[in-house]
Amino acid sequence: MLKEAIYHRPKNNFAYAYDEQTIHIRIRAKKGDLTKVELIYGDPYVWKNGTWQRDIMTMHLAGSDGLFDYWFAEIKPPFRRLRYGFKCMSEIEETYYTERGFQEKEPSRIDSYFCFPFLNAVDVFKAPEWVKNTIWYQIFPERFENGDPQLNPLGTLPWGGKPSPQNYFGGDIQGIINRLDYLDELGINGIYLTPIFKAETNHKYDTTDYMELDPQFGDKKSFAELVEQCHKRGIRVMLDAVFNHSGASFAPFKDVIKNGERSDYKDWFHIRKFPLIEEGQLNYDTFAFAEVMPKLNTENPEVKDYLIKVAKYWVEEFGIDGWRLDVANEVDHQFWREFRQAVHSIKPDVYILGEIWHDAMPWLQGDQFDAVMNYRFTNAVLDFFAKEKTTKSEFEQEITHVLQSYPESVNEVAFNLLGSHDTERILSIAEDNKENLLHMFLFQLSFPGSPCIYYGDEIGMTGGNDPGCRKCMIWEEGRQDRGLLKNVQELIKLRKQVPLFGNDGAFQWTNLHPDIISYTKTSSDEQLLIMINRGTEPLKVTVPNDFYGQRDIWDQEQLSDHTTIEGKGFKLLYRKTKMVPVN
Ligand code: ARE
Repeated sequence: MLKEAIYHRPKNNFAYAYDEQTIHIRIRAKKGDLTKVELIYGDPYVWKNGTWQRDIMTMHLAGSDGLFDYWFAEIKPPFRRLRYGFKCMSEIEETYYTERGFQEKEPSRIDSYFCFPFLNAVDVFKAPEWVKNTIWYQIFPERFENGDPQLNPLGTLPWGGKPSPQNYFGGDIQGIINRLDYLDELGINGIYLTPIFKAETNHKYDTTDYMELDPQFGDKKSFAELVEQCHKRGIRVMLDAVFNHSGASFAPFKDVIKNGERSDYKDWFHIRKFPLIEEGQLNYDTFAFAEVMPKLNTENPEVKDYLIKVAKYWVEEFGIDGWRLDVANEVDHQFWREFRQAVHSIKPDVYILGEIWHDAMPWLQGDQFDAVMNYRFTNAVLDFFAKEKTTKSEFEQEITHVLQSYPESVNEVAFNLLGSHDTERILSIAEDNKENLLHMFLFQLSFPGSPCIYYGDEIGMTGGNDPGCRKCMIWEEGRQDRGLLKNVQELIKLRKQVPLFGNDGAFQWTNLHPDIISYTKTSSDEQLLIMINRGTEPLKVTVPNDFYGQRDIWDQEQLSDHTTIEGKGFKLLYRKTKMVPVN
């Protein structure tokens, strides 16, 4: 047994409150090393004749990544308190693992054990329920649809030209309103708009005024109408909050430029010394090295009050449903804690989504964000399906690694995107392979979480990195891939109609064929089996007994004991696991 590989630590992804009654416990061990793990657990205050009373539960192997196995158990401690340890067994050895380390004999002293002191309801990670059933659509407003040419900024180019960091095509809020039927038909039920507040650039990440809509996009009336129309159709609306930095034309920064050291706003930013620029060097902090994006000092109570007022205003006045937080990991944690409380005091089920590309456990403990933009998921999916550079087992391991690094409650609302305004278009990454593209949508839309489609990916738009990925949406049907669109529509429909497709079932890899990706989603009375053939050759698979005679819910083919999955094909099999009583 490789003891050095065994790891557990309470109050993170290894031991967390799943809900107000339930605690999840995980332990990590070297892959393939342990044959059985038992959880020894009990309430710390239950004693009999001077002996602490404990129970035993067998843990199950929930998944493996490249190096480790993850064992799992779920407990509902009646008094919401827990002390616990592990009995780890390999083929030749067994050992007890507790907070004190490894011991040959089961420790008798309670203070040796791991401690989950109390499950306080207020500390439980709770994301809004609606997010689990939301399929997002990300819109870059300047490039979605020009609905009101009167608002076009000077020099606006004809729709469909080559995007550059500076040019304009006149997309606006009215354009989005005009296209709500399209979004409805696609089936999405949440839109995420990149920034819409007054700013200098086409992307609007350099805010001039957080309380105004950019006049190029419309006015507050048009925005109110957008939200109202979306809500009527059951579509939620999420806006982008750029609170890490402002734009250079934000009034407080302009004041600093004008009055230097004497400015009342000099502590609103991170200024090292004056003058602000010396021999081409910036003497203040910015986003990356963007001179026009001065970093805001969110520790300053005045700045904090101002930004929190902004966050509350758009929720209170317009009823928005979510905030996506730009460069969220460079802003202090305390700011986000206060932000969450303030926003939730107005509307308790606002979805708070941080833009973090990396492991984000410290922000996902219940006191800050509900989710992060899950680029770790994105990268695993792209490497396997689009670039075809990882093997089946590498892909499975990477996905498992991401899942195991967060609590299940976090995974159920993870913002799972395939691409965004910051990344090359997925079809371009897939070198125009539409079959691989469809596999990506299938995987994304059948995976736990809250999936997001980047505008235009559903009709097969291409484009390189920023600014190439920000082309004008193609509206002429003859230039859209209508076949792909129909398939994406069907997948969205399945996600909405078959609860197992979404967050209802437990996700588990299965291994039916060495070259076929297969996974099940299982609930108490239903099961879904998905098989995907990434290769170009047809492959024969033995269908598990339980699925004989069932129909494929994608192409309605009836299954026998063997099925052939065509090159680049897939199968979606569904079955009821319990007989429904007839009365
Ligand atoms: C502009 C040009 C670019 C040029 C860049 C250089 O368009 O071609 O490369 O300047 O300075 C906004 C605009 C961009 C603009 C940028 C700066 O949308 O067009 O780029 O402002 O003016 C990291 C951050 C992450 C950030 C990405 C871009 O962690 O927060 O970089 N994303 C947000 C938004 C952007 C936005 C900004 C931040 C600024 O989503 O759209 O840019 O408000 C790895 C790293 C990540 C890194 C990621 C991407 O995975 O680990 O940390 O993200 O790559 O680079």
